Amino acid sequence: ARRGRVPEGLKRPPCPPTLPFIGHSLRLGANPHLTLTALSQRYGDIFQIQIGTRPVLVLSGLETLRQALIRQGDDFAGRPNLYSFRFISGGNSLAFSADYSQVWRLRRKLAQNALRAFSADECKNSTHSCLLEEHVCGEAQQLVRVFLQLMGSRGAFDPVRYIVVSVANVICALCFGKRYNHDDQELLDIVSVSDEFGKTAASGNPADFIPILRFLPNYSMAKFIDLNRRFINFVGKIVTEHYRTFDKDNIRDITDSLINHCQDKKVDENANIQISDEKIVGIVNDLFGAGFDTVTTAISWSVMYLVQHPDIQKRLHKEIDETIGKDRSPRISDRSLLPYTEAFILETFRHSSFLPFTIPHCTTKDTALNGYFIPKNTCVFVNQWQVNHDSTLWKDPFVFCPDRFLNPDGKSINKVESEKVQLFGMGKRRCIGEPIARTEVFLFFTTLMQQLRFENKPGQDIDMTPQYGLTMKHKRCEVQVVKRFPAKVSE
Ligand code: HEM
Ligand code: HJJ
Repeated sequence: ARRGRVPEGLKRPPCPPTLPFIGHSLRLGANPHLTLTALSQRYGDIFQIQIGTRPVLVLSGLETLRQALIRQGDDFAGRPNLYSFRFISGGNSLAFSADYSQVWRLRRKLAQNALRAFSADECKNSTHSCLLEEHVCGEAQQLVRVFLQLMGSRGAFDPVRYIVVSVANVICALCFGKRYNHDDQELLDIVSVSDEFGKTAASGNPADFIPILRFLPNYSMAKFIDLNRRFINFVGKIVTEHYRTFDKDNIRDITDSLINHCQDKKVDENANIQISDEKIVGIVNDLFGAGFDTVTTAISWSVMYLVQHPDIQKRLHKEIDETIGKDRSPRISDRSLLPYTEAFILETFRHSSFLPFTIPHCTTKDTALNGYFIPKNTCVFVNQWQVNHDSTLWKDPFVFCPDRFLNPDGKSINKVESEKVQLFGMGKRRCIGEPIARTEVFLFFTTLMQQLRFENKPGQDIDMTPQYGLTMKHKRCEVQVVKRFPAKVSE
């Protein structure tokens, strides 16, 4: 793996001592984000490890990430051809497939346009500023009612079980124009795959780096293959129904708009790029998958921090009461008026770092980074967790403290501080759902907070240790909610 010449003036990246054959994969351990952060303290922002048969470049440090992903963006914008990624969307995933060509570029553009059209569009016959606000506010109000019913019937409940349905309903509305009830078994079966998905698709999965593991019985990989098949079936059924009822004069949702693009791509300016209908409509797999799992994880972490920090919850309630009051629903335009709420969400992102590594990258050509030679086709792990806990960037990085993001006047967010938080990646491969995700988290969170106080179940010890994966989750637990205001007459 270390063959080939290094051009003059360049060095090879430092490489911690390797074990034969297995490489570092045993030493990566149960928490690769912690292991690789510790190695970065010793070997620097750029070092190389050997996982199984494959060299992997590990990047840390905010400035190094900016150099690689933004200033040298093209060089680092590929995806490695990893074994597990072949099963995601049948190998046609926008996010995970090794394709980095004009086809990927066009698909990414189509996905971005479709997301924008069906979230930012004004809504007809409604008091909401856009479709996304309408969907999120509706689902969030419904979630408040479900939580209160659960308190009445059980006294405590696992919030994630219900948050995931509400969040999935928002992306289902945008992608498919439909919603599900909180006890719909078909939806529950699909959204329950995310833990298993995240374990296998995470950076450093041994089966991606040690080829013989593919030929040994591998329970986890078998489950991964099966869940991707179920996922494709679930989305495929909805897509087929859309084709059957398609009407180009009435584009109902993102799926319709992608189908529509297939039909008129012959007259498109990009008609010189050959791209199959399957690859266009298949984009909804990624949008749906990313749309429910990440935002659910973000909101469930925010609830955990509330329960752990009653003093912080009090301040959040005070800010919402003084700014919005109790007689109207929170809306998108309130965001700039609620700096402490914004700071709390940023601190949730930073402290949990629930997306510890971006999806793995891959170099698209021979390149150099900070004086180190990096050959084409090198797999690259981008350590966001390290940036968010770097003691040269943050005072007391392990303390949960929203105040770190407020300007001294306490009335606005410090932009420089907020831009240090790494969770959505940077550059050519950065998340295309970021604006939607931030809006969703804000609206869900403020709607819940306006009406409810969250508390731990008496006597329960909450385990906040993140479980390693593509998205890291906390252990499931039960919480209680208390209604903050008496019921309105209209209820
Ligand atoms: C990619 C984070 C929500 C769609 C990514 C990446 C990260 C990320 C870290 C990979 C960046 C890289 O490889 O360098 C998040 C977080 C979210 C979120 C933290 C929520 C808090 C969403 C939503 C959608 C979405 C709501 C769509 C509705 C995508 C897509 C990609 C992506 C399609 C692949 C981009 C590509 O490979 O070109 N996201 N995401 N994400 N995200 Fe998100
Ligand atoms: C999924 C969770 C899935 C796909 C894709 C096809 C687009 C970095 C993260 C998200 C952004 C990248 C994207 C992820 C889409 C998931 C995700 C799940 C099935 C999928 C986390 O990810 O439970 O199932 O099929």
